[in-house]
Amino acid sequence: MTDIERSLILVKPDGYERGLTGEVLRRIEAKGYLLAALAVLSASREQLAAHYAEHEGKPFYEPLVEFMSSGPITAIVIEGQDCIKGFRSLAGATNPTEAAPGSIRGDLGRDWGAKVQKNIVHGSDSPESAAREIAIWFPAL
Ligand code: IDP
Ligand code: MG
Repeated sequence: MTDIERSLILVKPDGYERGLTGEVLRRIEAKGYLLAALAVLSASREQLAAHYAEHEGKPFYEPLVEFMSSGPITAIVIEGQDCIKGFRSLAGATNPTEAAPGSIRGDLGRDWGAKVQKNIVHGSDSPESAAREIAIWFPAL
């Protein structure tokens, strides 16, 4: 049996504004993952700089930080065997135009012609990223 894993999910400001937070939570729970922590918050510049450090210097970095600061987000820690990979699969490809139907981004997202792809959710991409990101959004966990 593999160890229970945790992943850090964010419902981005486009998801919040469009009223899709519940739909994302529904898909996480329907898949069978557990909710370990949940908070609606306004991201600080410091949190976003830490969270997206790997993208600093890329053309979409400033638009990304601006977008993530544009409204409330919901930070979620989910739990379950292989949930990091499992949630990435639920989320779909980064570009919502290319994301497969059936995925969150494929079913609910589209290209809005902005400098940054507004694609509803973030999900950690490795156990190392998950540990790092959970510490940013839930320092008490
Ligand atoms: P991911 O969210 O699928 O892991 P990353 O490559 O980590 O994708 O990029 C972080 C976020 O930055 C994406 O979710 C998306 O919002 C945005 N982004 C990534 N690549 C591009 C791009 O080429 N153009 C516009 N926005 C992008
Ligand atoms: Mg990423």
